[in-house]
Amino acid sequence: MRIDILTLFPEMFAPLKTSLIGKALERDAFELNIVDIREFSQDKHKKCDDYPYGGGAGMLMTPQPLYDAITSVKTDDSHIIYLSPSGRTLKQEIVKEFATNYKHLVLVCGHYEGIDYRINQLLIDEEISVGDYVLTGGELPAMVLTDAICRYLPNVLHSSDSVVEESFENNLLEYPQYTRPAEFKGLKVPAVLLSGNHKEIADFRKEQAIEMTKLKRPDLLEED
Ligand code: 4FL
Repeated sequence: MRIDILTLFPEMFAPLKTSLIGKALERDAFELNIVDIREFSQDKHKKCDDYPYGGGAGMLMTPQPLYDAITSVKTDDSHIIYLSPSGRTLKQEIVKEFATNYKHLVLVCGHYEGIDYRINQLLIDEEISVGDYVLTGGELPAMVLTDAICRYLPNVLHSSDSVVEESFENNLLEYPQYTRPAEFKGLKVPAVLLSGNHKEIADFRKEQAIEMTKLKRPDLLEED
């Protein structure tokens, strides 16, 4: 998998170079390329924004730098995503779809009040939102999407971590987990977890996952 992120603020992506994703990049588990849209501006001051025709608040990203930045990385295999509150809301199954169906993703981060709509018409394959709220730009959503996708790529997670995934895919929340000590501030770890009986432990966890979901996210039990 190759992911190109197009942004006016490349320095915002430092977090992806640390931690688990950073390690995965070091071992070439996937390829990440941050592209500075401003470098493509043909304006003498590298300007990338302008006032909207028809008036209105704020500035828009002009089409030329965006068009040239996108086409500089686009190939026949690229899937071009614009992070936007207007897109379909990101869900685990969409993450999985991206990780399995594409070998090249181009993530376009908007800033100001958005981008010139002709970029949508000419180049964007789809829009993705990370939730119904407005941010200052698409950079954090692009990082969210990248992080979520990476977890599905071979050699990114340790194999023991990926099993944990299954639970969200069954539309259930995680069951509560405990580590040492067996008692903390008067609260005991449920005895069954210390029993060594794997069947009973699995049944207990399933039941707890259902309980947690009923309690915190009953809407998940309604889905599908
Ligand atoms: C993008 C918000 C994706 C939520 C401002 C610019 C956004 C966003 N999901 N807000 N892009």
